Amino acid sequence: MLKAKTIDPAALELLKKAATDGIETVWDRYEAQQPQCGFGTLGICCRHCLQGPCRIDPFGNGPKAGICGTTADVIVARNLLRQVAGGAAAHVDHAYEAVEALELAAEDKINYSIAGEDKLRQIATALGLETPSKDTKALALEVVRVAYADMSNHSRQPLQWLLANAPKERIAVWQSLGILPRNPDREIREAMHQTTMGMDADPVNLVLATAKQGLVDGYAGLKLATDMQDILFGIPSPVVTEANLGVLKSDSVNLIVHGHVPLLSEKIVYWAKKLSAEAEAVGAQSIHVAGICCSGNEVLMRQGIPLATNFLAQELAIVTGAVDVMVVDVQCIMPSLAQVASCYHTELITTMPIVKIPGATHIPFTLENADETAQTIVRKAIAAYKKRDPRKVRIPDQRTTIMAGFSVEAITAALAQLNPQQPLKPLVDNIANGNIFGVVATVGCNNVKVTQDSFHVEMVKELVRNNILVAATGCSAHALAKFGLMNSEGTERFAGDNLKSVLTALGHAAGLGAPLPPVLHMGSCVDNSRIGDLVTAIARYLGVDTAALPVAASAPEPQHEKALSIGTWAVTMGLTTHLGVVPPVLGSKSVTELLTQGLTEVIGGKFYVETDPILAAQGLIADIRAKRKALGLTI
Ligand code: NFS
Ligand code: SF4
Repeated sequence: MLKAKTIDPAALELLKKAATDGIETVWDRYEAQQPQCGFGTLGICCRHCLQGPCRIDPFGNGPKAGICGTTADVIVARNLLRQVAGGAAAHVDHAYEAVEALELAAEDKINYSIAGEDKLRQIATALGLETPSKDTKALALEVVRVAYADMSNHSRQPLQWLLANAPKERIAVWQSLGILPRNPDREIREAMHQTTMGMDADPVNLVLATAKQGLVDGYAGLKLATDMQDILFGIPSPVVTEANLGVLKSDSVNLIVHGHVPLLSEKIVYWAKKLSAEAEAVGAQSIHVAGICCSGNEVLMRQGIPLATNFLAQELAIVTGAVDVMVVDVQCIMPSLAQVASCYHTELITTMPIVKIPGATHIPFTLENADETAQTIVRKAIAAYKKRDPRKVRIPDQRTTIMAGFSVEAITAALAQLNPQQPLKPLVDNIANGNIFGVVATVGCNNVKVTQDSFHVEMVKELVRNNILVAATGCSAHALAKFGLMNSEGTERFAGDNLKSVLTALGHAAGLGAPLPPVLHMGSCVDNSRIGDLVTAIARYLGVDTAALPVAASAPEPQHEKALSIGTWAVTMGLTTHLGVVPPVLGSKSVTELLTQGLTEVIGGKFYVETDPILAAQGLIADIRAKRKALGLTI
């Protein structure tokens, strides 16, 4: 393979160990897949009925339509709609579990507290519920009722969660396009129906349906999940810890949480502290929890748990030989982990009824048995520690200090130090005068087609050098954390002078005694809702549409359907949304044009595909410059 696998020094070191230990990784399997199918890459194969598979000849010599007459445009649009609906389904399912948890917690049926009462009152107010005198649990149940009403809505009313939280100007645009979503389950079902054999053959109609799925994702998935989790576990505030596999400890029990939903990982963090005496009894210093993917981001944001690594290096975490238990819940879990774990003493534990992996130990997690499950898992880690073979251990000496926990509330609190009456004013003034030239949200995954972390890091360095403030979530946040973009030194080293002066002033005002980092870690992938909330708040403060703001989004190394659904939501918010990996749409010129140009006229946002990180940064800066110009700001 020509291109480097990763730029992460810990991963590079462990890839050598993997080779010595005879471990197959994601990169080996990627190589074995070459060349990947051209029809699939272009999005022009269809398996939606048993007469297929059908594929369209991209060069125009062979078939121009599937057996039923479906054209390339429709096949591409239909496939994209299904992918985006798949992403939305994952997020809505995640959110639904969190709603159930809040309901049971408020009814005292499970052992979860309501740690984010401030968030509860904030959400209740946005939903128009009476808040002042109500008891916390009673109010939580009212909020839960609104969430359930959205989920089970039989009328044709749009999602309450969207109406209560989205910008008015945007709601008007979505309404005029007929894409305001109703009950999310119904919308996802409809997308499956709309794309089955013999249904919609209008690519424009299919692309609009895709935009609607973006809204399902944004409000019934991301926003709802973050809101519920903040109510249950508290609103994040700044924390300082470290990132990369060097956080594992040779003298402690290492327990890795991997996946997405914090309902179990929060309990594991709690019990790991409680049961430390049992670990000491077997000769370990402590029980050390670290996180992979978004479970990692969740417990980082609220509990200051260090980040182990992101998506592409999940196998390599086990290759350290120092992971005693890796416990997974849902999403982004490579089934290969079981094979890798079988070569070491590591116990891989699955916990959810819809994620079982042969070779892993399955310990069912339910809300009712959460504490018992967490204790069992922590004790399994202690038992596994005793079996750890020191000769097989290699923990790369790679750790970077990071500051995380930047919820909108935390950012606003820091800004309020400068202007208590209008906290957003210092931020907006600095955007207006160009000290902060614009804001880019970098989100999403690693993708084996891209040298791991390289796109995130190179593009973001170019952005902050040009005085663009960056907010990050998901595996993008992991990448930027590893490379020193989430600490004060990162501001000194990488930020342009104007951005540096603002971050220094803000950092001192917030009592850090040092600059804020140039990249603000805003959480997991569902926490992209926090970025949406911030953008919405700034637009509201200025009285403009979010589409007019000098703000853009980027998924530099997207792999998951969820990254597509999040990106689609960002486009519906009116943002230019960059993708660093080409999605499977190039088989249709008209759908590609619609996504990258045509949508702008109707919705304000668009997809922007660029596979070079520096060109992508420059493209995003040019987009921001055009928006600044239209607003009459200095350029
Ligand atoms: Ni987002 Fe977070 Fe990572 Fe991609 Fe997977 S963990 S939910 S999907 S790979 S960023
Ligand atoms: Fe082929 Fe049409 Fe069936 Fe798709 S739905 S597999 S294009 S016949």
